[in-house]
Amino acid sequence: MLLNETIFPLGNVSEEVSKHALADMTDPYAHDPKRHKVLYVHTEKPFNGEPPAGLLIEQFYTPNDIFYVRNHLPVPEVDLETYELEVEIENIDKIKKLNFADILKLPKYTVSATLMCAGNRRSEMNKVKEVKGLNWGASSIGNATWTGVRLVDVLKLIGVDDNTKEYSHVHFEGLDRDTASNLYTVSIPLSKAVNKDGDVLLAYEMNGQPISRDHGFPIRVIVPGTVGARNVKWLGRILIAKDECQSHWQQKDYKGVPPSADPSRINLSKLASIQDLPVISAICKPSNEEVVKVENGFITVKGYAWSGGGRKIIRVDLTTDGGKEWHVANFDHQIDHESPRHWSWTLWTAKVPVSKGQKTVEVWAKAIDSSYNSQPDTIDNIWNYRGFLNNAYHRIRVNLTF
Ligand code: MTE
Ligand code: MO
Repeated sequence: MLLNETIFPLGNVSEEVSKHALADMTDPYAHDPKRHKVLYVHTEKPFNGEPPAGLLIEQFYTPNDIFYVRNHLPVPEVDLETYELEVEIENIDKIKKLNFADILKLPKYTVSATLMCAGNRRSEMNKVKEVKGLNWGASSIGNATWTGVRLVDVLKLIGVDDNTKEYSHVHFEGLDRDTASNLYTVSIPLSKAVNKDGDVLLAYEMNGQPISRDHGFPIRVIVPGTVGARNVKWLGRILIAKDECQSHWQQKDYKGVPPSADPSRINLSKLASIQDLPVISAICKPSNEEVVKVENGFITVKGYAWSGGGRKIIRVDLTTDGGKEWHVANFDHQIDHESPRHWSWTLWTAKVPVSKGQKTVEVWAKAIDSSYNSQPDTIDNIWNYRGFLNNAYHRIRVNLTF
């Protein structure tokens, strides 16, 4: 329910309280949850925040309260007692409605998967040339176990499976809405949804805890290997359709735009929506400009690497001399799943050499996935005005002490 739809009993409260309450009533964000103070806040309303990169990679499973939050709208207030998920097929009147208890009755399934925003590492692109979007560092990514029911099991209830040929897309509608009551809605290809190896989940737990309000309470979609934007939070409705979703979020946002596109002339609807994500890595420790102690001619660097589409990371390479010599990182944690169902990130550590007397050093990292995709070396040739998909080599400069 929208806050400004509520009738406030002015007569029952002191003037001071009512003024405060009135201010809150006009603020659709007044009922947003509290957030962990380590999150670096990009915008407060809607809330967008990410943890410090060094903290992010301390654990393989990102603690729920420091997991990046990317909200487009106020966090909806959902009551479990009245919650209902609608499942529908386009132009067919029969609507299947599932309440929370119905969903709990379906087989329970857990998937370990990394979620990443298409704008992760946008701030580096912004430094090359100004881009449009939240200025994310390298931490709009996190890894968690997600527990819930398989989308394939829910779709079976309405007779949709991998034999379904008349429809090609699954729309997911969130319960969060803007002031014009537009809901957050996007879609994924039906082929991903009905593929039992696609592991698409309607999750009600994150790292073994009920999903928090910021992350989509009570149910969110997890589309492993696919851009964060399709992992719809506060899921209210699923629609099987012939065409892609026509919402702003599907048609005008989350599109990979060409480097030289003119924002005023480009027809975004004609471009392919971002679905599977490309291979990426980041050095999280030390951070850029940090002072690092050299030990026996080496410094230690740590980070993450991940690829979309279920591709496993097979190697992470680092250089401290602009690419003359590359050093292979050790994996600290990688799940033993094979491609194309490898959904979680890989955490790595590398000891890389520096020369005696060197005051600063630039360290570059690149990852290689199971399709032997590697990262582009510079941002220059992938720059785009929306700052999406920055997966260029991650480069940091650190100051050395001996
Ligand atoms: N779902 C709804 N309903 N509303 C949203 O604003 N943001 C999307 C996606 N799902 C969003 C949403 C985007 S762009 C990302 S990157 C992820 O949720 C972020 O999920 P998180 O906040 O749990 O990290
Ligand atoms: Mo995102």
